[in-house]
Amino acid sequence: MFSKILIANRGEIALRIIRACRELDIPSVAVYSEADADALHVRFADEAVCIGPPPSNRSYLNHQRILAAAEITNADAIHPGYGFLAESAEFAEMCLDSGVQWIGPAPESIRAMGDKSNAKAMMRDAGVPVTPGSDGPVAGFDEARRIADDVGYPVILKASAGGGGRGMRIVRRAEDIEAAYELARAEAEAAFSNRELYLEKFILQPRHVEIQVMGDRHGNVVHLGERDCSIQRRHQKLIEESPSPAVTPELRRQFGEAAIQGASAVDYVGAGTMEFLLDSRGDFYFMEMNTRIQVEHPVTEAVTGRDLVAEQIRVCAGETLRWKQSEIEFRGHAIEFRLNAEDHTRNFMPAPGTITDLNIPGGLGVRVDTHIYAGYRIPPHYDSLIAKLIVHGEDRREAIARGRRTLEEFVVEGIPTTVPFHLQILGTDEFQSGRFSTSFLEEWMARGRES
Ligand code: MV4
Repeated sequence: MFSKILIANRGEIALRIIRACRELDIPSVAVYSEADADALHVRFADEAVCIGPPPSNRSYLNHQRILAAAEITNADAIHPGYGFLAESAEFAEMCLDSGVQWIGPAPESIRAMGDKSNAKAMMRDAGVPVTPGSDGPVAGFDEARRIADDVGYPVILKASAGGGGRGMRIVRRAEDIEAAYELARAEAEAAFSNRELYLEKFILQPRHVEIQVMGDRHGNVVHLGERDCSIQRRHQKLIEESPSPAVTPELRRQFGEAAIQGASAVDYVGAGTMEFLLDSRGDFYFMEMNTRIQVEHPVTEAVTGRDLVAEQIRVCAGETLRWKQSEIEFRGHAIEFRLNAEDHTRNFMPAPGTITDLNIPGGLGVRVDTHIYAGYRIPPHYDSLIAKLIVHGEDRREAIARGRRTLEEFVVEGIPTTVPFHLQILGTDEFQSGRFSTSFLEEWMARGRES
């Protein structure tokens, strides 16, 4: 096992990893920017090293500073959390080259999945269902038009180097494809310095269903069921739940089999997520693979009762996966609400500031992962996630009731938060019935948020 883990992150996920380290009896090292001197991850880690000024590119994204911090503290592994350097194959490689283990998959796996067109081709070859479209990148506009005519409109052009909703363009009619193709190429070049595009049939009103996987270095891979992440706004997830209201036991079996086949095909090690689109007919298609622990991992922890971060650390240290697929059971229903320091009445504008008063809810089936405290000043330099509220109940109705109760108990004074917005979503017929797609939130907001 590792003798000391450096956490190359901040906020609630840094605390989450410190907690796993404590329970594994592994000393932890926090790194922090000058804006985070008062942060809880700095206080709760065994050691802390300041790595630079507030802007991320000079601190949490600074490869050299983080590796130097690992060297001076004798850390033998780095956990990247999510965001920042979590999916940087280059940084993972630099760690390994300097003798520091990487708590994540091999750099080659990160790189292979980071190229979305390549990821899709590898998954198709592994027998995972993929959306009809180009087999790999489109060679030019003529090929794009031919494939679009073949699969039928609407289609979607995606940047190979994109992902998470960046670098996409929907094309609804044949007469628009030439202009869309040129624009998408230019945008991809500007955003990613990579003009490569691939093309897919556009799936109307899909649900976003993702499967959690865990692999070890000995060829074992298990899945831990699905999360439904369809409640999104501008590709930012707001609510995630497990199980998905749309997934039957038979569909779960198919999803699980596909996810294990896909992860095995890339020799996946550690915690990963296979993202799928699920259409209204019950057909599903691979979208992307995330090669990191995700924000929403606690909903899977709630329904499986298993510690994903501890297991991720163990398997990345070379231990054999402790979990057998046949032993993984799912109990009840969990929902996560992401609470952001944002003013939802002003187009979700980030609203950092000082938290003057705070009440964190509790009780049966309630988990709150947060780095905030009364008196904490939220720095303006990073993302606006301030807390994750995870509720667990025997069934979906109970989880929703518990969600409402705990959101009402959650008091954050001094800054606006998305708590009232979550309560409005919980009040809608669509959310309560479980009948919603990735379009729901934006359509409901455009309608003026009727319940
Ligand atoms: C799609 C799609 C429909 N058809 N691909 C958005 C994020 C990125 N991972 C891919 N995305 C989509 N790809 C095809 N072929 C619709 C989306 C999409 C979406 C997906 C999941 C959650 C929210 C979304 C919101 C808009 C579009």
